[in-house]
Amino acid sequence: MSFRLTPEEIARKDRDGFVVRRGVFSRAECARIAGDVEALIDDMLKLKRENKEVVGSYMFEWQEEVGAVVKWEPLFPDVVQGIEPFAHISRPLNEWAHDPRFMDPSRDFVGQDDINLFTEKLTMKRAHTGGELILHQDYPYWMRWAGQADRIMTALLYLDDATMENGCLEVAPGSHTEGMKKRKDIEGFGQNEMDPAAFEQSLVPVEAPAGSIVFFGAFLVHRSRINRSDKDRRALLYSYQPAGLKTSYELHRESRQPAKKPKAEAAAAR
Ligand SMILES: O=C(O)CCC(=O)C(=O)O
Repeated sequence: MSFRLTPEEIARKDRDGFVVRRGVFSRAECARIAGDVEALIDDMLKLKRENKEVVGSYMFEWQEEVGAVVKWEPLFPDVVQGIEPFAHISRPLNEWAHDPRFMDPSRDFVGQDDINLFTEKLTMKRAHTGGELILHQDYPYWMRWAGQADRIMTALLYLDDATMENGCLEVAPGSHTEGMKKRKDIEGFGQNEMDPAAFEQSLVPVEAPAGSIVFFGAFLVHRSRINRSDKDRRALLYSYQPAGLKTSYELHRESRQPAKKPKAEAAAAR
């Protein structure tokens, strides 16, 4: 069975930069996936804590041995905001990433049949403590190190019903056509974030029931607000790219390996 985009959805992808499919996964499947997600979070909470570091609007903790970043809620630093990447440490979440309901529409966004994961993210957005995810495009975060950052796209699955009150995704339709937007004029990781003062278009909320998927490309402007409700708003995000390119996990691992000694120096050391 194929889940490729219909001609009407392809037209919406091109015009709006995103496509929403409602109720793709059943509530029972969402409960199973959420179980896999919570098991991963529990495992991460058991780890010895490394340093938490504020980078831009985020609070990161790089878990060297695991090869993943734990993201904490900056305003509630004991609450996990998310994890990235995780396909290498969660077999069930790696298997879900290969479900054709994620992959088939993603093929149409990437523009070829042969795709693989680039990265995987979780947004836990817990009741009352889930914070804002600032206005951004994904592209700047990836452009310096991904093989083809402009072709990476994301499939975001709501594991809970998503509403304005609990901080659903908000998107700027058509914003994907204009390249990279003006970013914050600051040093460091925070300069990946957009300058909200320079962006006037209004955003539309993507309210949808659990099991719905939002597909969008690397240039779509988006954000999500705080969770003011008493229910979690969890989301699982898989980002795909043309097959054969390195994953974020592989790229991070490579960048952390000690530089190889030049041949002559290595021979002299023997
Ligand atoms: O889950 C959300 O609300 C948005 C996540 C997001 O924008 C991202 O991870 O790039």
